[in-house]
Amino acid sequence: MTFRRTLLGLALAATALGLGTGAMAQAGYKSEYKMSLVLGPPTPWGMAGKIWSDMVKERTAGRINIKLFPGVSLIQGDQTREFSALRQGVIDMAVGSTINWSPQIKELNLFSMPFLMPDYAAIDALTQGDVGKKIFATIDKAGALPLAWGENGFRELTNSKRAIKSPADLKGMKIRVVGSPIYSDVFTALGANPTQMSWADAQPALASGAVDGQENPLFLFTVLKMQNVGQKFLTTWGYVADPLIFVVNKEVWASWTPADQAIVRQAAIDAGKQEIAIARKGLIEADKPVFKDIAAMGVTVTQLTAEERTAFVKATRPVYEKWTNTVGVDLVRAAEKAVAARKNP
Ligand code: X2X
Repeated sequence: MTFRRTLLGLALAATALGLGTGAMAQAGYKSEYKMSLVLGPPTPWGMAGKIWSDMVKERTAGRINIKLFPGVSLIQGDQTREFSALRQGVIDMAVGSTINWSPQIKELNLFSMPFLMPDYAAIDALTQGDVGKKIFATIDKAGALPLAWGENGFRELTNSKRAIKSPADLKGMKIRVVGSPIYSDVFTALGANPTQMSWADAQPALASGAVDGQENPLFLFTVLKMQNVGQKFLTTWGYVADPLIFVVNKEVWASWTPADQAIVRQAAIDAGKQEIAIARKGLIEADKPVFKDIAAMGVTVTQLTAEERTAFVKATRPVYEKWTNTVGVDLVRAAEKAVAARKNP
């Protein structure tokens, strides 16, 4: 009975302090959890974080309250340090890119292998199948708990100089690339002049003309109105696609009740599904409305023919082979098999 009386006392005290019973019952919980994102709303990536955190708040009746930190502001914009910060607890949870975590987890370079995934069904074949499970086991081993997949998207090439139809058109062009070395290898193989920089540094570099081009999913082009920073040419080559991963720091996870863990996990899965649909909107329809929208902004949109695309595949093949060893031969072969066996190719 003493125990019950103590509980009652706590409940009264909590009420007196204006705390909900939820907050009282979960004394070990933080008042706020920090979620890291590179891109905030209204990008699909940002929406992934927002939808997830809103669902968690609602389904836990406010026991788990999450604040979004877009621009990877918890680590001063240095996106390649996100996974380390997550493992160390500087970040409680994240919706992160496989590219940005690949410096710590080499298997994640799989998704950056040029021309491995020809279409959306190929992405799904990897993330929703055994390859995805293996990748999650690797992330778990590396020290954080992965819960669900989302999507940044196919990365298309834009520049301020000319329409790119062949590797020769890229010759000497200064292209901003993300901080994962496979991207430098790809653009070097194509004869371009790649420059590694964070997304925070990329935006002023594009605006000042310090770099000629960049590669990112197309929603970013529209959200940032990249035509206004001189990006007048777009080539839709779909050379890599970047999935996102919903993840939680392991100590934070262990501090939650099993019921709350289940809520957070299910919310990540639900938010991931919603976000993937948002990320693909306008890109999966036969008439590709996003391409039309971008063309209407005065941008020259170049869609490669199968033959033109093959020239890029061939030029980057040595990079693919080199990185097969880094990623792991078995994982790459399993991925190739899954892609070949995909539904609705
Ligand atoms: O830096 C990029 O290009 C971005 C925003 O797409 C990533 O974080 C991978």
